[in-house]
Amino acid sequence: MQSEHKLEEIGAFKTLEQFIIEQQGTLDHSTGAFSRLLRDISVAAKLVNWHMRRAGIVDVFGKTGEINVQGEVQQVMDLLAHKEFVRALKRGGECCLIGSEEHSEAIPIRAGKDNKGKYIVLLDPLDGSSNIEVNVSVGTIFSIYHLPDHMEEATLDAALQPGVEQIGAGYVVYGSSTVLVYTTGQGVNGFTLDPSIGEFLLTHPDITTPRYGGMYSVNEGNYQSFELGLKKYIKWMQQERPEDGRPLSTRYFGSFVADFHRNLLMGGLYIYPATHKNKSGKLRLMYEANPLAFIAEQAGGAASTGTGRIMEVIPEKLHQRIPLYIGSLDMVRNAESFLAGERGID
Ligand code: P6P
Repeated sequence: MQSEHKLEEIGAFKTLEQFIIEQQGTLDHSTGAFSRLLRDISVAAKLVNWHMRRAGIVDVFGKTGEINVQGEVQQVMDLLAHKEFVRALKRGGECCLIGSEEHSEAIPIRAGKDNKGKYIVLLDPLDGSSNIEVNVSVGTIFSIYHLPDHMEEATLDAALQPGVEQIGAGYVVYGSSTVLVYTTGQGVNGFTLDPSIGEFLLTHPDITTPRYGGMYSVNEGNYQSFELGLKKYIKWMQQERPEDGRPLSTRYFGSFVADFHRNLLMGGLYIYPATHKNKSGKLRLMYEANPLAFIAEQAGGAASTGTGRIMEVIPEKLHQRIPLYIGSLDMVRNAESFLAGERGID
């Protein structure tokens, strides 16, 4: 039995459901459908969390033996997460189209005559999943668009909207605790799953990200293939200038959501540029860069291709990749100025 004090503590926290209902009144499309869609996403996140916490026990480690559309080895958990989100969104009835990293084509949700779904959900069901076997945090990323009014049928074209058209976006980081962070364009809020009551509790209200941070995240193994401006920026961050907080530290989990979440809370910059191997960068525009760009901007940060705003990129393909500089505002702007040749190593 929980102690009286502990129950009081938990009761003091607003649940995700209570928060969504509160926010519903302020949304311009507050028919309740969007609130139900967010609830469906949170149900899937709880189920993925359930699988994750048993991964080592029920042998859901390892690979399916398949290669996904990205040409990457598909992990068992990738597929499990994909299935949980598709099932929850189909059952919820608010979604008319799903785009998933784990599926080459967009998935229309035709739930028959009563499917009034007007929302499109693009997602990376489990980002960084190759880290599961070594117990490094991984995450889900989701992006939500409205089916354009002039479209009856939800086709891929309906999904290929620039990031500025997103009406919601968020991520779940499955780490030392499971935290869901999302925005609907009115700030950023974070919720921690309390498994003892099965509720996401509002633990990080109104998240704002520092304009500058002491860390940057990049795979320096690719250094030789970085463009000159980026090489200069990295050398600048590594210079011994204690008077202005240099050198910075590097933190790179190999798990975008984990790196992004830390940088969001502490200040920092995540970089995945074009490399010889990934000529357009590695991160996917529609379900990785755009949703976390929405979060970053809403928290006072920024997200850039290196030469322009991520959320203004006009998409061409569901799985297209994009170079990405995302996190603290001043650090993104520094990157852009080095890349433009406006700055050198002092
Ligand atoms: P590399 C995971 O596959 C991912 O998409 C991101 O989560 C992560 O930051 C990046 O790729 C790691 O890629 O090439 O550095 O191993």
